[in-house]
Amino acid sequence: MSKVEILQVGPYPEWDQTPLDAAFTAYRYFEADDKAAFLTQVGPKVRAIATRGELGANAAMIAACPNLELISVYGVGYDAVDLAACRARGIRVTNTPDVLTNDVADLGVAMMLAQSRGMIGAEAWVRDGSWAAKGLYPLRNRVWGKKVGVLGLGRIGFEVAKRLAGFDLDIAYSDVSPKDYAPNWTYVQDPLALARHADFLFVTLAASAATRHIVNRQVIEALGPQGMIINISRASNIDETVLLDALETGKLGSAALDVFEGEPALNPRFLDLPNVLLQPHHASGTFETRKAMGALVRDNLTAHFAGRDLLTPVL
Ligand code: 8YV
Repeated sequence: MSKVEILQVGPYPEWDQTPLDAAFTAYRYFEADDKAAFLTQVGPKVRAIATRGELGANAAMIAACPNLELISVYGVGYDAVDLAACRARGIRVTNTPDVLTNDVADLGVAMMLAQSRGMIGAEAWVRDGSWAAKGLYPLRNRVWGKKVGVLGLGRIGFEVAKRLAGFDLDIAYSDVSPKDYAPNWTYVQDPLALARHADFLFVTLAASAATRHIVNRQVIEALGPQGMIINISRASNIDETVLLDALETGKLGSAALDVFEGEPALNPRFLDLPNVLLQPHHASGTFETRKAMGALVRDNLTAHFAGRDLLTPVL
């Protein structure tokens, strides 16, 4: 039986590529020099797209694939997939929730601790001889016992809050409604009120057109010169220009960021800032989680073409 033909938007590790190629004929969009010509050539043959969270599938790509049935996303976030185009044509969409939740929460908490305690600078202090030459590393602000606001108490936000409870942080959260699985945490509906309350603001909400720049100037400035923003969701949830201005002028104390507008080509203004921790969008980047994500991408493709229910549908 001939293999189902699919479009592969970005590279996967070898342990995913090998089984994907065994089960499907995968046309590698990311290797094409002339992407438009490549889409014109393979688009009509393609019945599914395998993509990654940050790459998604835009309207032009979807339009170039008239026989498309399914988009399988390697990532929990599917904001880069044009859902309206999918809805209009009855194209199904799957993502990889749950399998990455704990790793993303781990990295977010690690970023908060590393930035608060200046661990990156402290490492350099040891390596470059400053410890011996200049003495003790400059003091930093305490973490435990402070107030954290979790913006978006979904799966990842919940795991962040659960971890931070272990640091005796006072936990408040914003979401569209109070969550019955968070009885001991304070519900603050308005993100601005949450920011006024918090020392640390975790941005953990799924990105959509509705959440674009939900962290705006008022929210950023409400956190203030001692406040910190940690973003492990999507850059679009924060007004990045305002964030940069606030970090440069000291209106916001610091930030720890795993996601950027236009990544991996982030705004060079970030590189000059001493008060940010910059991470290369790798919150889900452990062997264990990435293997589980890859398997789920393939399992959804396989289920669809075998006529079975999708494992993790979003559409
Ligand atoms: C991945 C992500 O880094 O889950 C998401 O939404 O952005 C990440 O887990 C990405 O999709 C891997 O390419």
